[in-house]
Amino acid sequence: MRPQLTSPDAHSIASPSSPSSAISASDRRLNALVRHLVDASPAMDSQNLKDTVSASPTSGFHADSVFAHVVRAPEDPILGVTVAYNKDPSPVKLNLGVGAYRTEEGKPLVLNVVRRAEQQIVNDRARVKEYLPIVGLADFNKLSAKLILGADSPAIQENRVTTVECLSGTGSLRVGGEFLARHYHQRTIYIPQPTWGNHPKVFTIAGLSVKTYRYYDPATRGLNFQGLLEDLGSAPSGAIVLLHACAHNPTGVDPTVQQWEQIRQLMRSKALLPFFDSAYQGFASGSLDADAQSVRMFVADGGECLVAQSYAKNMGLYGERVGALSIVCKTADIASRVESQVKLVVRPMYSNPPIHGASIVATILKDRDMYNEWTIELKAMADRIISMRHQLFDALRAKGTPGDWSHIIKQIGMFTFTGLNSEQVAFMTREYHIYMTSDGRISMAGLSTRTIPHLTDAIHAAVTGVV
Ligand code: PLA
Repeated sequence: MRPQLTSPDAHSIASPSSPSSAISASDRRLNALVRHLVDASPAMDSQNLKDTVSASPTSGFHADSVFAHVVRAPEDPILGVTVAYNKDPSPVKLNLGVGAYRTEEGKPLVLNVVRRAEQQIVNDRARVKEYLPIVGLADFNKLSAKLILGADSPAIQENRVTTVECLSGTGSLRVGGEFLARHYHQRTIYIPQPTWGNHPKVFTIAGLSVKTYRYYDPATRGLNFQGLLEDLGSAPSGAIVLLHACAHNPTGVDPTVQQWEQIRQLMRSKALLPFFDSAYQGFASGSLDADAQSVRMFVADGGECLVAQSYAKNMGLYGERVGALSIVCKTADIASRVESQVKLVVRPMYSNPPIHGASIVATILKDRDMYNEWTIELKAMADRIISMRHQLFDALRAKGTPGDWSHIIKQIGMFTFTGLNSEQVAFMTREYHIYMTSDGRISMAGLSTRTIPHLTDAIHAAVTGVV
């Protein structure tokens, strides 16, 4: 029925059968506009206007929007690189920004073992989609603690580890940070300089105060070990220290085992609380155990620590958002009280975590055959990244590009911290359509044999032509 101007519906475009209380907010805004236009131009009836005015979110109501003052935020320094890349129509464009594994063909990879696990999950009619408990999937939590701390970890055997499934590495850091802000006596967290760009934001929002410790020496393109020891040595007793368990992002520079041991002694002597970020277990060396060594050294001494784990990279579960926060405590009783408080952090934040990713991980970790298949696929990813390092290094040497590029093969993990400055990066993006973060970090996992010559040409032009 077409409403007439004179009818009681003249100021409403809701159909007569729909009660006005049920109309949506956008319908209400549309009605207001129609009312305004009808009043201004009596020749038009409301149906005409309804046909010409669309309720799409882009229609212009800005003048009276309660959000009119909102200023546009800048894109994220890492994820924004992908946004810019997606807009570039060039056929030679290359995204080396975000740390996401690509095959030799430049395609995202879903691991075979993940497909198998998913198939098994889908075929199991007993599986339901009920809410998980606040702490997540119990099996997943147990197996995750075992994966990072080691199957024979006394801390696990003594039940003094609480593990909570969280939304990937980021969510684990966020929940751990907020737990500390609420219940730990020292609210300062020291993060390495530089570090993953999201760390300061995550911890600040969690309620901690963020300070930095020296980590990287641009002159040697290696660890500033002296600076690190000095800064942690002068940190207030009890301060929290964020440590990258392996494959430091963005520098690709990790302490040696001996250096870890010195860091451990210093931190324990000053009662500094270690918070490990383990986002690349297995990606650095290809071995899950070797990449967990730093964490295990700190757990072996009987002291307390936190660990945030991510399955984004090592199982390729980026978008499933699956990870875990483990808090290693002195006693089982303390661990269970800590867990009760972590639940109070999670419940008002997102209530409880998603089920699918955690089910995939648990299925793989609990089946010996699938676990073995995973380690083989993981090693293949790590090896391909290492091979990209050698190919890029060889190509730059063959081309005679000025500079010592040996850091490309020395650095560890997903990224090379090239040493290119932001002007050189901007030049490479503008002239060669190569996308990377402005600090000169490139994701080695985004490269392939086919794209190495293009990157080599770009780096050569950048270092020879751009100041
Ligand atoms: N911690 C470190 C050190 C990381 O590098 C990343 C991801 C995370 C935590 C969080 O990962 P997750 O939440 O997906 O598990 N860093 C990426 C992606 C790979 C990103 O910035 O979100 C990077 O390109 O640096």
